[in-house]
Amino acid sequence: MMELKQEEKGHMHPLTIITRHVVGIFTDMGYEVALGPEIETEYNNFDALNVPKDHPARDMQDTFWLKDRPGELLRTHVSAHQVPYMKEHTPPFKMVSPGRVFRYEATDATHEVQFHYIEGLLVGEKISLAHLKGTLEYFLKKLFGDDVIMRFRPAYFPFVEPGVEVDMRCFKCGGSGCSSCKNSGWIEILGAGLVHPNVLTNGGIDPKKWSGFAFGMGVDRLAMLKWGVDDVRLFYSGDLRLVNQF
Ligand code: 2NL
Repeated sequence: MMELKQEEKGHMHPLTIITRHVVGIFTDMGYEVALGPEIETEYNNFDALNVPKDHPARDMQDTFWLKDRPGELLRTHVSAHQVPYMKEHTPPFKMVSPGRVFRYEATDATHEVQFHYIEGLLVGEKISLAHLKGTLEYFLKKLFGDDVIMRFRPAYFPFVEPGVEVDMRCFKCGGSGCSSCKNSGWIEILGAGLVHPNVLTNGGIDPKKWSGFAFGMGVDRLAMLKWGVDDVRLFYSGDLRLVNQF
């Protein structure tokens, strides 16, 4: 009888592996997972999140607008779904949304028109930057190891006030400066902040009674840092020489 060749087994894509790892760290802390649609309204993606009408992100050059459906677009971040979530839930709550997002831009080693994002949102009473910092430090230590050193820097995002960017001590050079961290000793890893009162109001939540924090991170970037992949396009190339290493 002819001998049958052993079929090769399938396995998970690196972006799936890291998404499940990140989401798992948050669900272990009691966060719920909520998924939204990839086609969104301009209202959910921009207006509800306090993005000004004239913000450059809304531009045709940055966003994929649907040709035959005015006011509809491919979501540029997964928080597009978080305002509808707020309307459907009564605080306190905490949730994470993983998913694919789209930006209309030229591709290169660090930019793709589609990539993956994970955003988190927690709403409760008297939530402060200290809660946010503790949560993100715990998360980064689970993902990258206990010796992670992180810092907050002030930053602007329309949906939060105050906003911060979170850096990690460069794990390649330990902070002395190298090509990975562009000689700064730090690697930017997350954007975050305290939810803007306008965003809570749009979600039907009274900002006088409730406050919250939110954060967002690019999954592709996390995977590139974790595994030393130097071109984001490899994740979408279907090249087995990459995928089979995971
Ligand atoms: C970035 C920035 C961020 C958020 C995402 C968020 C969601 C709601 C309300 C307020 Cl519903 N904020 N998400 C907040 C700050 C930053 O991501 O640069 N990520 C790579």
